[in-house]
Amino acid sequence: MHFDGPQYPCPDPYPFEENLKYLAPLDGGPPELEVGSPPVTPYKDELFIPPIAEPVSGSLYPPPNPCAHQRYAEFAPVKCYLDREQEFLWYFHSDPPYDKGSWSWGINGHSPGPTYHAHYFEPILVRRFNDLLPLQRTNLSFALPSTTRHLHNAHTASESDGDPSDWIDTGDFWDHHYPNIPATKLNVETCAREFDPREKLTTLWYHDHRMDFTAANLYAGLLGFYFLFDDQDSGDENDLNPKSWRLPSGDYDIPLVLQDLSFDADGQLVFDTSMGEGVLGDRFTVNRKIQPNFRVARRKYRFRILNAGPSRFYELFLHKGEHEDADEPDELFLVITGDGNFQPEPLEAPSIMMGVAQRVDVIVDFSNYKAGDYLYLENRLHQHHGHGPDGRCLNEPEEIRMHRLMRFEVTGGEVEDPSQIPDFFRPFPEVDPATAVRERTWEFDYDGGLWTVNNRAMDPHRVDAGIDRDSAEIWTFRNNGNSWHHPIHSHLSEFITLEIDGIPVLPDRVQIRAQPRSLEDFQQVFTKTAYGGPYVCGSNVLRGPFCGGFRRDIALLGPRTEMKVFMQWPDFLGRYVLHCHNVVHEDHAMMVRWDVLPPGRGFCEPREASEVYGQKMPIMHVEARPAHVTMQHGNLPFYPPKGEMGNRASCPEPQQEGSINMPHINGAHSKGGH
Ligand SMILES: [Cu+2]
Repeated sequence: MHFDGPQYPCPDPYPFEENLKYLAPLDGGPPELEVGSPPVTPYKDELFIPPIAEPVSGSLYPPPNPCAHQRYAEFAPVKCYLDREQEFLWYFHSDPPYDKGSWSWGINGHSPGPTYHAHYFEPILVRRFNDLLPLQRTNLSFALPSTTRHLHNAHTASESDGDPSDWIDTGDFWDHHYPNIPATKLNVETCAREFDPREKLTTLWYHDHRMDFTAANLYAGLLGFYFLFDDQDSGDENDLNPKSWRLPSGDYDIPLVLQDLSFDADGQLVFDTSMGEGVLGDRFTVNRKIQPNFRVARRKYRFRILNAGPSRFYELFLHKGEHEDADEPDELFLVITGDGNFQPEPLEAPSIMMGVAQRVDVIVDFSNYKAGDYLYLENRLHQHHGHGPDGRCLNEPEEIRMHRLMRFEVTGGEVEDPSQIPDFFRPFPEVDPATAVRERTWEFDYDGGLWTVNNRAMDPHRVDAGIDRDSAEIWTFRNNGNSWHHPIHSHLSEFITLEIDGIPVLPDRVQIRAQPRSLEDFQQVFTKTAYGGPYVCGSNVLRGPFCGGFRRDIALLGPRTEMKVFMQWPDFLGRYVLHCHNVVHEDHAMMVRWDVLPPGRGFCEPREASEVYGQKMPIMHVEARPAHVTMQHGNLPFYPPKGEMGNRASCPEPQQEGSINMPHINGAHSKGGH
């Protein structure tokens, strides 16, 4: 390299290449990735099981602001929790170089963060502190220490939903009010809101949702589980309540989050920000341990499996022994939920398809094995690009071994197992498509270097859909790509699948092919009508993979695929989002804002938010936590109990019919500071 310009008297202390790397990213992403992550000895380390979140004793200071939340008085929190988003060294594996620790983000010193055990009709408040190091000091250069948190897919008011625009920076906090109610139905004759138990969910998860940085912050480790229990799914296998299903509980109810990650030669996380099509890692982690071992007793377990991306799809198999025994059949999964929805009956499935953010709860019974037996959770779906799988299934033993996610090691003698599997869970909610007041189509595409929806990139100040509260609509999700896969997620409400590529999906059928092409790809199940009694193995055996079920919160849109779904939006007003949950696509603008508005105010075509609300929209991000709270009470968030938790001071009900006056828009939202 030769410059004709002026010569400086002092030599540049930094070599040209050193300077260049700050000026221009190298082609093909970070060079570390081309080498591959350091290898590990698989199944050497034990599975990490995140601890259960503990409520705080005493009051929060400052107290939560009731005026900042919709229906706060009606669902006053009975427990408060405190979460601290932090940076720390995490041990993904005990082999070098991972044994020195990898910088990671998480909650309360670990990732996944604490698992919430919440109960229906027991509202809680989670105060979330952003205690990450500021931008200049963080050790994770790819992530942004500015956070928001979405509880996927809870029925939560907008201001607590973790909207991508509701971010807080280091030092701030945000109060999330979780009423833990099922979606209601408005009885038009009595004007009463009636709870529908069929709307209940079970396995949810929470994750960062920061605008443009969700993938990076999720990769860094800001995620965890949130279980919802009720008197049927009571979380107690010894429950004497005759309503209880007595599913495996406690030490036998285990969350498993799948993430594929990459590491540099020092064992530090590498996230390739140049890969706009999606990011694939070359190390499989479960609960952020690389290929862990899990010692299991000879009894039934409930595993709550979550695909946390960022971009990988899975087809999961459960295989006994080494794969050289190719003749040995795989074990069947006993599937009980899809995306947090109990299936009407347990289903036996040879494999499970999972897009990003999907959850499946399965029961695995290890009583048929002897101590020393091994079972492997395997992913046999081939995926070479971040934009989706190529349809090839792995069949070479060595290749499959490389795609093993974890091992179950059967231990000990016979044990008592009080857990049960009921014959029947609960039916799906009935829907009547004729009640839909609007139809909308959302086209997912790639335009001008961005992932788009209806040819537009995300703009948080534009409302792409105005929805009447308590109304129902039919939405069509259309994937215009030839090879792209998009797992589409809409906040607040589950949806019922009506059609896939024009094929009607019936409530008693289960999709058994990733991209169905005919009615044959839906197997008829759910035939029992009797309640109670033990599940008889072999009653509902699927011929193909379980693909998520009839009611979900993720629409798996394969290439050139179209899905028609039924949705409804009771209970809350405010802004929410619909987006691709390949979180890299989401960050590259494949997201729309939709708002729930008072009945009669809905609309079809996109409008500026300022036009919708009849006022100049405030800046999205305001009000920092006062410094004295950080400095004096950074580690002492509570004063000694001084009275009632929370401030129950009376305030005007923010949800007035006929006016549009959202808590987070009138400035009284729940961020710290007053
Ligand atoms: Cu996508």
